[in-house]
Amino acid sequence: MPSKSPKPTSRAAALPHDWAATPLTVVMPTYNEAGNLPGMAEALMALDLPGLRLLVVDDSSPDGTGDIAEEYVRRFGPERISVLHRAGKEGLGRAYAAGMSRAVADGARYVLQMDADGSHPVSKVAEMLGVALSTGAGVTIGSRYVQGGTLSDAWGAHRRLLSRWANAYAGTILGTRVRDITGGFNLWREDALRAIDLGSVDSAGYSFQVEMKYRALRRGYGIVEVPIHFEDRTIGESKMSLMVQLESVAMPWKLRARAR
Ligand SMILES: Nc1nc2c(ncn2[C@@H]2O[C@H](COP(=O)(O)OP(=O)(O)OP(=O)(O)O)[C@@H](O)[C@H]2O)c(=O)[nH]1
Ligand SMILES: [Mg+2]
Repeated sequence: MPSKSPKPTSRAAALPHDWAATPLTVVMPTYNEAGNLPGMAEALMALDLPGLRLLVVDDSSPDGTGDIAEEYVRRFGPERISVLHRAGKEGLGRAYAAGMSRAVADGARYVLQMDADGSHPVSKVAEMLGVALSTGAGVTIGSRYVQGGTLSDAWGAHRRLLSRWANAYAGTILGTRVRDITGGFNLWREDALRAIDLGSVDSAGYSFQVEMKYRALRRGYGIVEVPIHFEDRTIGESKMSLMVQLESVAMPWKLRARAR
């Protein structure tokens, strides 16, 4: 008689206790994410990861996201949630660099980049940590473009093509085989971040994602990719501007020229 296969479950697999207790800081940049931050903070705090901390990096959002973040600090305690308030909007890359530097200085062994808009699945955090610990990879990417990775149904053909093209563009110029080099859901081992020298990262905007991974590869760190489902933002607005897109077009060439 064939053995019964286990029932599929959407619950994340539990990690061994000492792995689950790994000091891991989720760095979350916010600009006008008042509608999204509460759900993200609650979902992260509910994970079975006692070593997980959340660091919100808010650029003085006019919609009061920074104040909402402070409410969550009061609710869960400063040892679990903290906020880095910055004076004004300087771009996602600058916010991530500041937050990740703070997280490493405060003792994180792993640092996870995560957007606040619900695009990156909270349900994958434990799995990514497990993969990072078991493979010893310096960077573990929550990847849209490996086998099993999927995109929101809300993404039309044009957006899918543009995203694919942007990945191929950066990957070809930089000569890497990373499948999701433009993706923003990345888990970093603390020593890889120290080696990269966050203070000297050039990118102010979205090219931060490409620049960081390229720096890691150049320094010899291993990269693994874990498939994710990428959701579309349902609340709030995208902060993608023309300037930021132009920076992303120019950055791979700049990085390649500098590496020579
Ligand atoms: N602190 C800070 N956060 C930012 C800034 N720009 C974007 N963010 C945050 O970075 C994350 C990603 O920004 P999005 O606007 O969702 O960009 P995206 O995901 O590339 O674009 P969409 O697909 O349209 O959502 C969100 O959590 C934003 O609130 C910024 O200048 N400062
Ligand atoms: Mg987004």
